[in-house]
Amino acid sequence: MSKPISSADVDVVVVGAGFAGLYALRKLRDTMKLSTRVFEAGSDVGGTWFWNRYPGARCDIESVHYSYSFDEDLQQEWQWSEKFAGQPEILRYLEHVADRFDLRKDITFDTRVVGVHWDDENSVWTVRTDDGAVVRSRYFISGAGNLSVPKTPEFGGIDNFRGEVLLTGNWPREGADFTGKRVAVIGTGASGIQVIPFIAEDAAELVVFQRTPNFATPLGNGPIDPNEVANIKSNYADVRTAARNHFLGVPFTRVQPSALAVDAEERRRTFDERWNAGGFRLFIDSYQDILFDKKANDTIADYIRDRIHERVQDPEKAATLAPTGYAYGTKRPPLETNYYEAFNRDSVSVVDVKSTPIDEITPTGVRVGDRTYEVDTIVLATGFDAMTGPLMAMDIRGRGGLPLAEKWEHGPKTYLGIMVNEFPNLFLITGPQSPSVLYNMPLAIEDHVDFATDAIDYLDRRDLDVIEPTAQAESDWGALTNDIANQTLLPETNSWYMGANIPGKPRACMVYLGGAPTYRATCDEVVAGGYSGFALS
Ligand code: N01
Repeated sequence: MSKPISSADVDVVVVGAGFAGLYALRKLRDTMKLSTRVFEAGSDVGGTWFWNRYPGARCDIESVHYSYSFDEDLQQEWQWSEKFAGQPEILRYLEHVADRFDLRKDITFDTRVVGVHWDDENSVWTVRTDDGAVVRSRYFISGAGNLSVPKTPEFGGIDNFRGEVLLTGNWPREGADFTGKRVAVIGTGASGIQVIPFIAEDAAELVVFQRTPNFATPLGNGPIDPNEVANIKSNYADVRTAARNHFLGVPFTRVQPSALAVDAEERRRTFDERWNAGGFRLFIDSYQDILFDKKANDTIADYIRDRIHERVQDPEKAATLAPTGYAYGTKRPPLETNYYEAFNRDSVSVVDVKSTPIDEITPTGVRVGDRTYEVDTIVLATGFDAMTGPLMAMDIRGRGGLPLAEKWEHGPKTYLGIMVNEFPNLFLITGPQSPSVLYNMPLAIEDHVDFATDAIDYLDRRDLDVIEPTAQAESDWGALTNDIANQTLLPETNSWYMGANIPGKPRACMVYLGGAPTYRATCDEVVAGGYSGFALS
């Protein structure tokens, strides 16, 4: 039941109407009967799946797993058409969720939150939006996403370009036509790797500017198998439990202890099976030491490089596309469909911009050193100010007006990746230092929303107003997440996991790498201990 505070307009303000915001609204409003207001920058629901409409955008976790588990009827009634749903289908799913639970009426669209300030005296958040509205709430929940603020590339001149500039992360709703055009794609992360084969089909000429080659492996998409779906649906609760009990939130079970404990032939068999089955199996269901032991990692990295050389006909292009110098999986491994084959077209070339970076965008193209590549369209697949960017963009200020940007000057500080000392009653759904992006996102989101709503319920039942992690709990959590990260190979690589894709951003591991099951057990213990590590008042 809602506990009235005279100075608050609503119980909870939520930002974002993607997977996180929609479930938060459903739970807060309908289950907990709390007054809830959602603000969303887009003109409709969908979050990531609203903005990232580029051709080829597709989820790379099987849809039967990458979906909500909170409502049995919903998970029974929804029919996915492919193993891995494309962006339009996931967007339709989220629109269906919004319709089914009548969520839109409490969402204000086309509205950005531009200020979130804690009022010490009244223990409420004052939330300001870009249309000048001010709403005061007891709690603030950020479902603003982890990858929703595009990175500003290091090179300048984009505004001078006379052709078309497209961002994968903010793709035009009306789509784009590449037929007969000369196109540049900058960036070969998961987005670039998905869009490139589609552009290659239509463009007269496609130049891919690659700074770091990636270890892309096959997605293995296809029509969904109705028998497998029926099987899962007859047993969905168990399937979800198995997913939640897996390190990354998918119910894979064939991971072997060590790549180094078996001979080359057996390793090859294991890698072949996972490669052919597709999805994240090669990464998370082959050998469990590949993220911890460089020698184990070398076995899989060599395997992938060999496969790239088999698929790319031109040895020079293959050598440019085959990654070296960092361990597989220390950058987020992309999954691909026909990515390497795209480079077998004469019309598609790859330019290595590691040694000679892109200098600038000129009015007619991309200048690298003394050469300008003349193009009609530039596609920026240059990534995001991940994890912290979306939070910083809201000008969040805690006790005594402390800006979150100041608090996180040297990297994110959280307790359990969901709350921050000096920022009471603020919940960060899939925040930094939680498993988040290394967990199956819809499940990660449900777990975090449930944690937040359980905490609110706990306070309300005890007539309390404020929950805030202690400084000690926060610093212990930071030490733990860093210790765990340092046992893996991740800190050695420049990736957005480490904040290293943004010039000047402090280098810190953005993800809790202890795995979702351990993380959930820790959260459960915290709750069972009466919210140990939190101050309640
Ligand atoms: O972004 P990225 P993304 N000059 O940061 C390059 C999720 N996702 O949008 O590696 C030249 O990974 C940059 O080079 P480098 C997924 O979690 C999921 O592709 O920094 N190049 C890199 O190649 C993913 O990890 C799906 O050296 C420059 C690329 O741009 C996350 O979103 C699909 C440059 C950016 O890659 C982000 O992926 C898509 C410069 N100045 C995304 N600056 C699914 O399948 C950057 N780059 C579910």
